[in-house]
Amino acid sequence: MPIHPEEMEPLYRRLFDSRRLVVVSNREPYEHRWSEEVGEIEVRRPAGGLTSALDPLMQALGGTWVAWGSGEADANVVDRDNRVRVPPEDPRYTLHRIWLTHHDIHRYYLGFANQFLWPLCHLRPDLTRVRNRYWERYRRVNQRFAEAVVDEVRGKAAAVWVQDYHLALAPHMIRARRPDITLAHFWHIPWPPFDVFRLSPQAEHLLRGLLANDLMGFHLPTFADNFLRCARRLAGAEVDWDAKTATLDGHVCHVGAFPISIDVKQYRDAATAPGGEEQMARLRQRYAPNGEMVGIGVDRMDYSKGLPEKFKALEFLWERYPEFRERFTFIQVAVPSRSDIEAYDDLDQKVDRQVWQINDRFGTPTWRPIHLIKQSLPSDRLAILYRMADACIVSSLADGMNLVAKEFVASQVDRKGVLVLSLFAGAAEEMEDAVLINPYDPEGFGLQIRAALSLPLEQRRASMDRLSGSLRTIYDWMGDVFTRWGEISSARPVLPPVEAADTLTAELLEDGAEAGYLD
Ligand code: ADQ
Repeated sequence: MPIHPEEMEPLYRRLFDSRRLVVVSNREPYEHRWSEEVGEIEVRRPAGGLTSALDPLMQALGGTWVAWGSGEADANVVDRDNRVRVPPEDPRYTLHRIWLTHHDIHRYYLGFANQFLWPLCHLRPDLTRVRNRYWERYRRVNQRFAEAVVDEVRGKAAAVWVQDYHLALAPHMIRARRPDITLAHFWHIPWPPFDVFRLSPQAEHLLRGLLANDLMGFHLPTFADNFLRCARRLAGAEVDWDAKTATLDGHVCHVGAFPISIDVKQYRDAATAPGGEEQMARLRQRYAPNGEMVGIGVDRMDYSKGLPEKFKALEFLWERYPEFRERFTFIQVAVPSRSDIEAYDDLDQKVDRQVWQINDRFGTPTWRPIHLIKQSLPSDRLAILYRMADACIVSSLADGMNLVAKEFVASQVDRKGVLVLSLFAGAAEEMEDAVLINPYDPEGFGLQIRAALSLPLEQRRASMDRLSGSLRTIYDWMGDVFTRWGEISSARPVLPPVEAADTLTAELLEDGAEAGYLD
């Protein structure tokens, strides 16, 4: 049975009683910025499935959210303890902001998180940049997040839920100070196999950081197993493969797979909102005026998403099967991402060149094969694009889950489109009715696009019905995480909320010089 958003709060209360919920993430749910009007501050809700799904829960529970204060006017609205009550129009919970300096952003966020952990976990060790100062700053920033959490839960029973790869060390640091707290962590990206993770010079520290959790969640069982193998071989944890636990220094960390999803209703409602038909007609007029079929891709501009591979497959299709020229148009929405990092800048240029070459090669005065839209679009506009499309192509080379595949299915209310999905996106494990492709094989991929576009309508409908019938929501995901976490916490002895001396953290922060000799 699907879980509804309004059931989350009673579920949490049943499982965790009066424990205060503290969510910890790099990104914040509300950002304050200076508006165009001089001297006025406005609030923006950064787009993102997770922040928008957790916000109503936090509003209902009245907990605390610890996150980087990334908005330019964020500091102007907090109190002396860096707290602000949100949502601003009807304050319900506390947002505790962490301030990052230019160096923090460069070394912790763009450096260790995004130029080391991200490529490593996406099987691109060739793109990692190992710098001592990135690691040092990652530790220090994790320490600041951990301290903020400890401040927030002083004297209180709490359940702390940490998000993602930016904060791998924080759980150990929090546990060192507050052994009584129940801690869970969700890792949104893949966990690589042992042979890849062992390339990390800090493998043991990272694992020790995460093994302090009571529950460590991944999207897929494969990632959970990779993590357990690394915990055993690189951190010396004792692993129970049946129970899926890793025990280190007497602490048991449970590991599980919880495939994330989206707010399905939000996409369905947006796709069927009044005016949608007119918008689709306008889009068709603009992108497919001759009645062409339309394909859509929506990705962050990231090398893990396989954009060059997708365009190679499309090039093969138009080259080998000229009947698809002027009959099939592709729209790629690619939001620029992490553009301060060289590998992202290189990708951006490569994609521009490729699209230019393909359009030059096959385009005609009245037809452009690929429309590249390098913008962030609001989710209600994406829903209309998804609904209009005859096919959505997801070509990730490695991807924890991939929410776009699910957003497309949720928005396909006319049930005529086909999902072409990479085998290497976590979503492929659940979405067997998609047309699965291997992005490393441009010809096979191109043939699958052709097969997808040639499927009779009844077959497309039947596949879409099955895909949409089995689509779970982000609330199902949260419910699964909470239920498992609640079971684990209730089996643990209840300790009084005591703050311990900071010895373990000191151990993690030993040495500490940030200087290095490499750029
Ligand atoms: P991402 O790598 O960001 O997420 P994905 O799951 O595809 O990947 O989510 C991207 C989100 O950004 C989607 O909601 C999509 O609609 C949105 N988006 C992309 N391009 C956009 C654009 N041009 N304009 C507006 N919105 C756009 C990480 C992991 C994934 C995992 C998620 C959630 O890498 O594997 O699925 O977290 O756990």
